[in-house]
Amino acid sequence: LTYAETDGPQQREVAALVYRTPAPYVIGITGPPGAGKSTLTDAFVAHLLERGRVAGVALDRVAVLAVDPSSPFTGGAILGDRVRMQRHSTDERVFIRSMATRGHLGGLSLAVPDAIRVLGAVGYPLVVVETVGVGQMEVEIAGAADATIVVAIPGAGDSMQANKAGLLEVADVFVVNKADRPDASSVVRDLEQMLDLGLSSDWRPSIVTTVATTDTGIAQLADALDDFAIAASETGRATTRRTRRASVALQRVLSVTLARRAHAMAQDPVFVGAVEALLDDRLDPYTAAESLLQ
Ligand SMILES: Nc1nc2c(ncn2[C@@H]2O[C@H](COP(=O)(O)OP(=O)(O)OP(=O)(O)O)[C@@H](O)[C@H]2O)c(=O)[nH]1
Ligand SMILES: [Mg+2]
Repeated sequence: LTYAETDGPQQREVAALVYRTPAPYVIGITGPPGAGKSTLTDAFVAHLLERGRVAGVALDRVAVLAVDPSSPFTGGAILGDRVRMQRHSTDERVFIRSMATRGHLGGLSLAVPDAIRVLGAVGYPLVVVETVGVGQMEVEIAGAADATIVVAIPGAGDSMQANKAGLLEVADVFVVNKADRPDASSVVRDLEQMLDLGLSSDWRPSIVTTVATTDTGIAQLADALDDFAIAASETGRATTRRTRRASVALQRVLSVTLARRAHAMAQDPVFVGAVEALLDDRLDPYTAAESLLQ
């Protein structure tokens, strides 16, 4: 995992190995800061290990990737998540890893998919990815999962906030957590209304209310994921999504590779010659770039 996170020759070697074994099933959990994502993950993972199966995937172990885009230090993030996922600190069936943004040229967009494949290759049939839904990148990471859970909580404007970040579009299942708070039912109502207005889709996300701190609603969440997985495979959505994910992953690596190459070209005599031609008004940058690429 460290190699996968750190740009260099080892990262390439690891990738060459892990992308040749089948990908694990990935469940993304995202939502606003403090929504209870880690607490929910903790309770959910405990339940899944008892249940032994979710979304058609048999499991005897689970890996959790906690993606922390705000933390510059992986150590701090690990500490925070360890505290909230205490239940599993001694459970050998659960592997928890925090990832911070740093250290990888392509950032999280490259590191997370690679890390998921590493976990799959070493035998985790299921990877749960927790991201804070604060930016485009985090939403994208969550949206690249086989199933994406969007966590909302009671409190003025929360569903609107989620909407702004583009979280609602990626939801396969909604969780309204902290349902022990008084206005949880109005959040459910808001979500139902929004789904009513939504575009016709082959899947209407279900809404599950939970109290993660007391394991309430966790079994229903697992059931909702089963239902989603069945619908996704029947409609071909599961395959479409995996195809799109592979395509996006390749696009990203291409972009990073080309950008890196472009950067290195600055010393190339052909590049220097092109700059001179631009200075002398003999060439346009598009034609120059095209011939440099060739
Ligand atoms: N009342 C109540 N509190 C909850 C519930 N679920 C989580 N919490 C509390 O909410 C706080 C935040 O929980 P976390 O699990 O750390 O939330 P998070 O979404 O992972 O937070 P970040 O990763 O920092 O964005 C903690 O104090 C939890 O104990 C719930 O269902 N009800
Ligand atoms: Mg968390």
